[in-house]
Amino acid sequence: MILGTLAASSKGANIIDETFGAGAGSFELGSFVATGADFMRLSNGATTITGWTVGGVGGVDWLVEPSHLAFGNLSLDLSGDGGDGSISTSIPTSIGTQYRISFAAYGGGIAQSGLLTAGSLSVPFNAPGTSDPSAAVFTAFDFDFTATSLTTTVSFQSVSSDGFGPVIDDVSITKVPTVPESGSSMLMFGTVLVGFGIFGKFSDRGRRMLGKRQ
Ligand SMILES: [Ca+2]
Repeated sequence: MILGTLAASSKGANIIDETFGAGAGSFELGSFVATGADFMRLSNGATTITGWTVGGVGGVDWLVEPSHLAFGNLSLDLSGDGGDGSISTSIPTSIGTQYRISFAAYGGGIAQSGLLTAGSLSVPFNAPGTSDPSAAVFTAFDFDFTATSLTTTVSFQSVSSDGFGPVIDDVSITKVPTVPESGSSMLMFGTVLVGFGIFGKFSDRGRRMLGKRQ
């Protein structure tokens, strides 16, 4: 129990939630009104989801499907009306500080490719699918970037899709804990923190697999 408490505090606060409200990073906030079976289609420019702006020719689908959630009640399909879509948020950052973007992604019946950009970071991610597309299995991703401006825009876009996915959920952006560079006792303390961080990461994945959180 003590380890769990330390792991949670070492991960840090989700800056998306701090900026836009608790749950914003997981697409939980905003006025959801279903436009189809278990989804709300949002077109380019929509700001219906609190903290996020929709882009791309196809827009996105805001999902309320119980079988396609990593956390909470809503998730996001980056492919809306047939074409690739995107969604982005802008958060306050400190120049030179390192941040970690964590999220969960799922491809549906087959793997789907996405692209994550944040400041100077531009990295593809491959969201695995499952043989049973109704039974979502989310994969956890972590990517780090160093901020180069006082505001950083973080964007997720669908790159290659069959019209569904990647589905993303549970997005968090946290400051990466700094490890002291000198002093044996401080270095040891830093190593212990990193160890707790790994423990916390596995805990998060475990919770995601169970569809629960803390
Ligand atoms: Ca969610």
